[in-house]
Amino acid sequence: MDASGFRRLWDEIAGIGLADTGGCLRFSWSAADLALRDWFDAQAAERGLRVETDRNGNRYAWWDLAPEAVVPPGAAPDRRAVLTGSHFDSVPHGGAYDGPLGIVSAFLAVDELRAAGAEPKRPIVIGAFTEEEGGRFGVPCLGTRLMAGVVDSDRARALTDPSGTTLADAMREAGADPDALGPDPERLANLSAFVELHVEQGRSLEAPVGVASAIWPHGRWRMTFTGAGDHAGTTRLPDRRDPMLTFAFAVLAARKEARLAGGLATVGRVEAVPNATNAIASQVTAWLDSRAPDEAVLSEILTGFESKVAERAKRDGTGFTISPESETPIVEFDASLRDRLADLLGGVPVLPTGAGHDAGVLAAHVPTAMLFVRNPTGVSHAPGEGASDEDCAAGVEALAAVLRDLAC
Ligand code: HGY
Ligand code: MN
Ligand code: MN
Ligand code: MN
Repeated sequence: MDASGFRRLWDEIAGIGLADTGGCLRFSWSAADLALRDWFDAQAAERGLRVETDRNGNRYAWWDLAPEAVVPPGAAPDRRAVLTGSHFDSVPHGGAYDGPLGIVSAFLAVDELRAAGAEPKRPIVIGAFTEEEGGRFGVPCLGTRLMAGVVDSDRARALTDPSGTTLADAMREAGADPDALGPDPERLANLSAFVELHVEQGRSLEAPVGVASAIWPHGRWRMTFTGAGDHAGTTRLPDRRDPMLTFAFAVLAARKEARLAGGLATVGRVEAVPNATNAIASQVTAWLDSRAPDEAVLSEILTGFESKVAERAKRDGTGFTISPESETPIVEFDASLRDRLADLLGGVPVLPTGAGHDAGVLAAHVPTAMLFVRNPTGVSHAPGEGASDEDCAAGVEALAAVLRDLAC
């Protein structure tokens, strides 16, 4: 695999959902998503791979076994498939590599295997999972969480995007059936391994390719601050019950609690009602994203944060509630698979990540591993996210070697 070969295929999707900020607006079931699904289907067709969409909207391209596939004599024909792939969707104005790199690399890895005359003894299947970022409907890894049965399908159908469109309506508009949403245990039982290749999101990987050891525990919480809407020009300061004040305190408190405990906390999304320059807000809704190296630190951040903000709300005469939207416990990847991949790839770095992934959901059901491709700036979830074509080509080679090892 050379860098120009990677770039050629990469450029085919580069413009899809690209905003003038240089970031991506690729939301599940949007026009950009449907264009990416069409591209996926065309790549599959070009390679004679069988396209399938599961009950949760996740898309697959199957390299099925040839009927006369060679199975070692006496070996129980374990036909469970090896899954690879990632997601197409992005955060608003996110980078182009987070997600799609794993899908483009998977198609190129299949090309590498075929060029080398590989004959898989197990099916190899490329997956494109829906709503990994939660960028439209608010619950990350929704497609794999539904598959794993850890998100209730009624709750999922009723999730709304910022315009108030429900997931159910968005799926119907895209020609998909929201009533089919639900757990898919047979699909999971038919997988012998899952390997997700992903751009590194941070500054820790110094080699072209690395292997993931763990995903930090993390979660996202919805916060509601309520107060008394009023006139900005006629309401004395002592008479105010301003939720924006408690919200501002909360942003600083999140940062402070995280720093003291040794973790991370981010408030990157806020909505004010009535959101008018000359009116004191009556309500502020915001989301907390917090992550930490272990559960104890994460819970220390949340406990400290909640008590300090509740106390401040009392002083401000405002209301404060916080509720979890999704929580992911620490994921420690299958150690034997992790070590097998690191050895196979010649002792590449093994490192944890603070970023969530579909691999973090499927790891509870299937032996799962992740490959990282170096990101020279470490920037992610922003237009500056990237990786060199050379490192991406190295990622394809590594994924091809892993798929050969696991499936051929
Ligand atoms: O939010 C995350 O960590 C992931 O990139 N979805
Ligand atoms: Mn992401
Ligand atoms: Mn991702
Ligand atoms: Mn007026």
